[in-house]
Amino acid sequence: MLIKKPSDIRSSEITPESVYRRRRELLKAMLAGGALMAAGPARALERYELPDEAKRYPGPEWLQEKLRAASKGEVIEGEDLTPYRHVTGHNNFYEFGLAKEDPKAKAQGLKTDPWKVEVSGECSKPGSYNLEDLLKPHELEERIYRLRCVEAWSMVIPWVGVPLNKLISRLEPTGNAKFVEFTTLHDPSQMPGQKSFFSTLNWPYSEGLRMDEAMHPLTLMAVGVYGDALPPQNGAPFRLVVPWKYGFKSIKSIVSIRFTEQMPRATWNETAPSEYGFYANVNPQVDHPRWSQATERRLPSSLFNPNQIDTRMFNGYADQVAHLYQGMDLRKWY
Ligand SMILES: Nc1nc2c(c(=O)[nH]1)N[C@H]1C(S)=C(S)[C@@H](COP(=O)(O)O)O[C@H]1N2
Ligand SMILES: [Mo]
Repeated sequence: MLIKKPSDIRSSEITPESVYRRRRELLKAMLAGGALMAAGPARALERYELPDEAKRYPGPEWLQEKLRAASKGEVIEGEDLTPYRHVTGHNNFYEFGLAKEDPKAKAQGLKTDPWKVEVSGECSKPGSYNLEDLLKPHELEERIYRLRCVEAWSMVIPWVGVPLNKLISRLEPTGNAKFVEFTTLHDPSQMPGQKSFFSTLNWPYSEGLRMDEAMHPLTLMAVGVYGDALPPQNGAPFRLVVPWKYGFKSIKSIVSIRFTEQMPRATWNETAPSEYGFYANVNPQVDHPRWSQATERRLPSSLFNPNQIDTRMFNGYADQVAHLYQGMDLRKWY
């Protein structure tokens, strides 16, 4: 086994992606006319380097075009981005296996374009939408968010997507819509985990949000990461990102959005209700039976650099979201 010195780990794994340069940004700025040295643009330039062409997931042309026009997200002060290869190489996507390396190894053949999204339930614009059409009127935005898995590891990820509230407004939910349910593709021919004999989940994977959570400006429908198309292992072509909740709420490869009056089923909640609640808000004071939630391992971490940090209430987004849960007992509604 290869053991690296801590000094090597620092320079080779952490620095390059925190001293990032984005080729497209650089070109754009140069074309815009030599604003390169000005204070404003310089900050935008020092974002990140796009991953190697060869390692990137191409995505369809229509998406590439939208991604090029996406606005840039705000960096989180004092927090480095988790390198691309960890974001796209350490995944939970049980449709492709239980190990963290499985999704990257087994999801590459997933057919992500064209992609249909069925909209149904309590809304006046139900129907079967092509993802391209569903996104057409919207500009993409980059959002740099912390992602906290209930298994007590975390990352900082630059997603690109459309705020869910913008999509929902267009679909015109009725007054009866109290929740939104999301469902992942069910296709055992493409998703080996769905036909596995040892499979423990009740497919398809589904999740839900209360309407006010779905309409919260932080809630994002992601189609990209690191300025580029979302690779299959991260839930291409269309996945939810709810940064103040445990990662399992952020359901991947979504084919259905349904507005409901009743609280919808949610896969992990249904599988082990005493371990995973419907709300699943990140909360350092309420432990999971098998994991303390007080701290987390910020990836990349290693023996020499465990990178263990304190978990924050609502994953550090309390100022923005705590009001949604005023008066609720968060020990009961975990
Ligand atoms: N359909 C589906 N969505 C899913 C999962 C899954 O197994 N299937 N895993 C969840 C969990 S537990 C986490 S932590 C995040 C991980 O997202 P990432 O791999 O993009 O980091 O996806 C969530 N969405
Ligand atoms: Mo997770």
